Amino acid sequence: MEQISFTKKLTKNNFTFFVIAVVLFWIKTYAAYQIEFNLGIDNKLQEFLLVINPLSSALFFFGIALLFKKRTKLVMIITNFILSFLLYANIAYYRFFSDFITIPVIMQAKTNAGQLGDSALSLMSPLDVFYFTDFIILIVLALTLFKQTMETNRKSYKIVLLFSITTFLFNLGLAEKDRPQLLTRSFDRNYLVKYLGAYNFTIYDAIQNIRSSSQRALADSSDVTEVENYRKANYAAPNPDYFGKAKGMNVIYISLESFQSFMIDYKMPDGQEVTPFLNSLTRNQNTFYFPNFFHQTGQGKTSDAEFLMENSLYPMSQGAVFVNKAQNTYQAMPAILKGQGYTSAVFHGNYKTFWNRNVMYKAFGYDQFFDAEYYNMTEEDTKNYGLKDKPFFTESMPLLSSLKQPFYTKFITLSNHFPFEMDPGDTDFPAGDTDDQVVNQYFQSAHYMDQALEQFFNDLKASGLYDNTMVVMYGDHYGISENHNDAMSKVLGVDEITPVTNANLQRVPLFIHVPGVTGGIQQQYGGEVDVRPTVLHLLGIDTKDYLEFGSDLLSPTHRNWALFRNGDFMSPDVIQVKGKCYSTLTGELSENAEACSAIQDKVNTELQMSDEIVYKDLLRFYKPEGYTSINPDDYEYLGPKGKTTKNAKTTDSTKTTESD
Ligand code: GP9
Ligand code: MN
Repeated sequence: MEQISFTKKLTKNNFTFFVIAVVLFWIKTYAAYQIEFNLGIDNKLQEFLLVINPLSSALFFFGIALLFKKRTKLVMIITNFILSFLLYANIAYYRFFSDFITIPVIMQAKTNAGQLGDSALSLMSPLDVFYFTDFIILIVLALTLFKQTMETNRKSYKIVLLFSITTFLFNLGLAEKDRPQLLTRSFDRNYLVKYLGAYNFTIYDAIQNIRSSSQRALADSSDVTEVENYRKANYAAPNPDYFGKAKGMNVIYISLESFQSFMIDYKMPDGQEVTPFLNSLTRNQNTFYFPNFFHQTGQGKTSDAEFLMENSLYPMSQGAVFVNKAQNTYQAMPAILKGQGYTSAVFHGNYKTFWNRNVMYKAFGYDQFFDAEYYNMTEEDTKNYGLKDKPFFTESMPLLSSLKQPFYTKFITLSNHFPFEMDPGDTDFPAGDTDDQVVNQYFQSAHYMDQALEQFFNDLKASGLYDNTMVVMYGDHYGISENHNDAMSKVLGVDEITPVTNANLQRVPLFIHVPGVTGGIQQQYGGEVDVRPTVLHLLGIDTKDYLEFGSDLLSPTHRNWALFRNGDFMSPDVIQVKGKCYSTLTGELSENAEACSAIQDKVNTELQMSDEIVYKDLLRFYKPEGYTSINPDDYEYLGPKGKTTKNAKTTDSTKTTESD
């Protein structure tokens, strides 16, 4: 009897419902951490922090419901749904990017809405309903055991809030003990989630973003001086043997989607090469090939790589600079070359709004943007994000040939994109034989891309453009994330993928083909940021007055290291991964604790300087000697049907659009 009335009392109590909500949510979040995320737990303290870190936010958010005298349970259920949705969005995002969603990524979601298609779906599974079990349980409880309407005692809110804050401070205190300056230095998002939890991370992220938008407002021209001094002190002067060797030539950049260097010279078990054409280029006498070259992208993936190439500045540590800073002033490649009489164009078989390209390209000064609207986007010729590489290059040829020379152009390939699936008939190349479908397919799509590139080179020769065109090809970023380490260890024939192996896997190939110039395999270390000065110097344009961070790869004073956006770096002697210093040769932890510190200091300064420019929009206060500023408003990408509109709109002949 007593037992029954006790249970009754409990189920009549909104606070009991609150405790159930918090506990279920806490358990679920912890399970998600264990199942979905690879947070790199190193010690017992971190294990403990992972257990307690969902608690403070669960108390805080579910606690809000206790402010409602009535409908408390309903508010808790809604809160649960919002938080569960956030967690699940992070899970799906992490499955592909090995990273967490940030506020700018959410902003991007709007820009890129509806375009994720196949790859978004392939990241979800019916079993994922597990991440909404507590939501379902709460609804069932509210309709059964807790059916009775009860008023909430608001006093309980204060106690819960106090408890939540105490838990948070306790959590933060322990985290700071293990990782000093966790909040003040910009660590990897993985760290923040590991120490503070996925929900607290989102709050932290929102605060950061509000701060960043106010930074621009507070900046003034005096902020440029420091950056300018740093830049002058770190300028690598051009190599006289190469300076101007490609002067006046056309330039074609090709972004090789998700293409990593381990594929170069890789042979399938039957002896077939995956990328025979690119392999042959590494030995082509007019090609500079850089095997120790690294991508430096963040969450902006392809667009971050583009940003590095065009500006020789680093992308943002979170979010895509293409989306968040498209209103900034830039002094990008197309604008610099415009001053030398070049026309410019981008070719890409996806729609122009993706990655906010149509906005950012105006800021870069691109005359034309041939996006999906210019291509035959038939069912048969498209896959995943857009046009397949073979029809892409074929259909681009007449557009390219129609450009006024000299031209500066960029081709962004697409076929070799996650999940790397091909249509039957697109390739007869064998798949890999690991247990991982994504990795297996990567060989097929990379082979397809290689064939498309060979076809394009042949078309360039046939069109007569080849002998007067410099071609720069680069892998934009990794294709196979750490989630595929098991299969990758089989592919590479190693026991396990260590953090060092993984850092080495961030190599992407760089090819610079210059007709008539002797190239060769170049062992120097470098990254995407270094390509712009290298290319400009080949074109005979000195970069000393530009505010950029790259170092000419062919310069005798090239610095010979490459940083990653998270602050780690690679060099011939030492490499730093997740803050730890290793010997490049052995891959073992370096015995000399100071071995990495010299490069580490430079890396920190450089990222900080680059961020200053990007966050504060400092280029608006600076004009390089001899550079003619462009006005983004002079550009418009109206599509093939837009020609008449454009002519009707303006009579200004200096405006360069599709009608050129
Ligand atoms: C989309 C394509 C792929 O247009 O560039 O982008 P990614 O997902 O690699 O950043
Ligand atoms: Mn990409």
